[in-house]
Amino acid sequence: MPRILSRERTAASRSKRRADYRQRKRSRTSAPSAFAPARKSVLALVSREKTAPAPETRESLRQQLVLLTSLPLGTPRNRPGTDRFDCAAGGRFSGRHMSFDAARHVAAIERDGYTIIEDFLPASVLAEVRRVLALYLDTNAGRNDFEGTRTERVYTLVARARVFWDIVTDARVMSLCERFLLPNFLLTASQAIRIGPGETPQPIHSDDAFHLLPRPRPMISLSTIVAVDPFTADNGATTIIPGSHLWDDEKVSGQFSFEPVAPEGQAELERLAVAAVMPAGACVVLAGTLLHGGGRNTTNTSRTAFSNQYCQPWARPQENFFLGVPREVAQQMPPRLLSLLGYSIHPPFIGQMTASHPIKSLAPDHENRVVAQARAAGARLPE
Ligand SMILES: O=C(O)CCC(=O)C(=O)O
Repeated sequence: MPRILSRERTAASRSKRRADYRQRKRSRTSAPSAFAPARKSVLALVSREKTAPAPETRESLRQQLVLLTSLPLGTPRNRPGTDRFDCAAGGRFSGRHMSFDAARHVAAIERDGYTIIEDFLPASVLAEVRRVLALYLDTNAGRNDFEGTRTERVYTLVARARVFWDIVTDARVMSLCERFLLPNFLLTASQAIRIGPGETPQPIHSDDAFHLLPRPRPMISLSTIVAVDPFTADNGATTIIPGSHLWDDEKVSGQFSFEPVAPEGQAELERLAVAAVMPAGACVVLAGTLLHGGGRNTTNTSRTAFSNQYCQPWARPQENFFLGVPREVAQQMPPRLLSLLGYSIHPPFIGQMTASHPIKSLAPDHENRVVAQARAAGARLPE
């Protein structure tokens, strides 16, 4: 008897839940939603993008993208941020506290497309970075002109040492990302770059050119390049074209390409570029739309740097960190970092893992939901 009662109760509560759900669904579709117009125009935009827009529609597409991402050109996100705050320089490796003038750096990025944080890494953190990089350098060579044939790159730095965990989540960098990217932004690249003696200039490019959306437009990514050796005009300091983050497609003749850019276009871009001369430990922060490149190294020594780059939560990251970061390393990482690596949800459900939060996959006893469901259903994988 109690069993029947409880079944009835279960059935009653199930039908109530269904009625509530139907009611919620009705009110969702009838009530005007703040997202409805945006959603509709995103769909329209996507289907139009699929059929390669004619040049005359590019400007209107660009304007719609600006509206949809709420990122007016030349101004930071319409979200107030902290203008100045105190933070620990170099995370857990340093007890040094400092004041960071976020508003000044935001203004420089808006105006020039870049800014330099001079005292980014204290000496102790820099020493640890050098120790870790020494373990991996001298083992890789660049594979093409873009990577640099006399340049070495070590990818997926964030998986290699804890010192990069603190640097990737540095409060100053996070505050700049928060101004220019949507919440739930992601890490898109984390690599060391050592430009060797005799290296030629890297083709001038912008870091978010992977995302083939018409320019001018808001940045889709924000890059940091940290000097491990001092950057000089001769040893391959990053070269930058100030203000080029605002250029349109026509003006950007040296777009990212694995093919050589037309020599006259590249020469003209190089003429406009200035070297980001800065001391070891300094960090240049670039809008993803800014034209720049690794510089020519005419010295007898190499120039080492590393670059962490961040992107909008809806953009596909360059590095696949789910596969690149070993699971047992990810299991030790702090939640903020895991969120940057994609163990996060961008509402309503970008990044979900079989309808659950991806961070659950790191639990020691986690069982893949598809495997568990197949077992319960007596199904084979794949059928
Ligand atoms: O090494 C540098 O200074 C810049 C490298 C760069 O821009 C890149 O590889 O995308």
